[in-house]
Amino acid sequence: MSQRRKFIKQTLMSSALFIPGVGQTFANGPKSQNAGEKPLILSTWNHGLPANAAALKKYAETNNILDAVEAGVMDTELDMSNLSVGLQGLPDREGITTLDASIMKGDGSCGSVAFVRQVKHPISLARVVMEKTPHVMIVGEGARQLAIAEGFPIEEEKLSPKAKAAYLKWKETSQYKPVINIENHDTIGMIGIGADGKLAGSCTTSGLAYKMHGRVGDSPIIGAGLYVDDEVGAATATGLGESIIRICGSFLIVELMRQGRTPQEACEETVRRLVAKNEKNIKDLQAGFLAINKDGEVGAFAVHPGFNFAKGGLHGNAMIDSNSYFKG
Ligand code: SD4
Repeated sequence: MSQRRKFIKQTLMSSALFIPGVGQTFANGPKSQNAGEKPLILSTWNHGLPANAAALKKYAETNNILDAVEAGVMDTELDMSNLSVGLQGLPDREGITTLDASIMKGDGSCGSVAFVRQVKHPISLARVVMEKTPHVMIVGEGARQLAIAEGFPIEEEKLSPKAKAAYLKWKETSQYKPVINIENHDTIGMIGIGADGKLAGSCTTSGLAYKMHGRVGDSPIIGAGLYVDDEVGAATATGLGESIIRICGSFLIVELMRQGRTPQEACEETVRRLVAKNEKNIKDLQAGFLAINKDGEVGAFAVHPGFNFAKGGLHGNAMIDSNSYFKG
């Protein structure tokens, strides 16, 4: 192993354990915190902390940012305490858990799967779509068949005990209403930049709890839940997918950065656009965005307070509270 790789590996291994300032808030947004730091990984919500650690560990092993963002969210896909990602996630109205995921590289390569059942790692299946098929998006039974053909294990279709208990409780009234910042908003979106300046991102979710069967959110839609361009930067989203799809949220952030906005300014403008296009139910919906530009500057902004993200790199791995359009 070269000296440089050895150094990065050692530093990352120790940084993954170092968690300074959990809940740190930046009055003017986190835009220039450690600007230029590479490698750097950002991911949504509290589960972003262990996911970042897994991503940084993988990066230290491979020096490959795509491998890192895949490995990072695979950690969340297996997290039994998370009811919004992976097969342990809350089911749809019919009691069936269906998953959405996307992955993208800064050269424009991308792949996604949606409405897929019985696959433990939809993010890896999205990578298969990107790398082994001529397509970008494969859904439903077709995605499951692809998983079988590629040797992915097919899991028994069974709700986790927590998801089952929550579903049975929900069935008592069967009311569907998106609720802000609780467990039906907990997707992981991860974006990262390598020491070589290459960018990649991943996003994986079981989607909104108790959604209509067949509903697909923003997470597997390239440009909505995730967008990456090595010439500019990367963005990812979490929250009510319908509101994010309507404004092509992640693509919009990257395009605003292309026009000269900082990641923070781009996230704020995108949230303003989302608020303007979703006025009717804005009090009841949460959406949050993360962005990074090719210089390693960071941005984050949400509709309502409560959105947070993990930022991990050579200087540690810590939670940061995002600012928001509404102040609570
Ligand atoms: C969706 N965006 O399916 C996802 C849900 C989510 O945090 O982000 N939850 O609409």
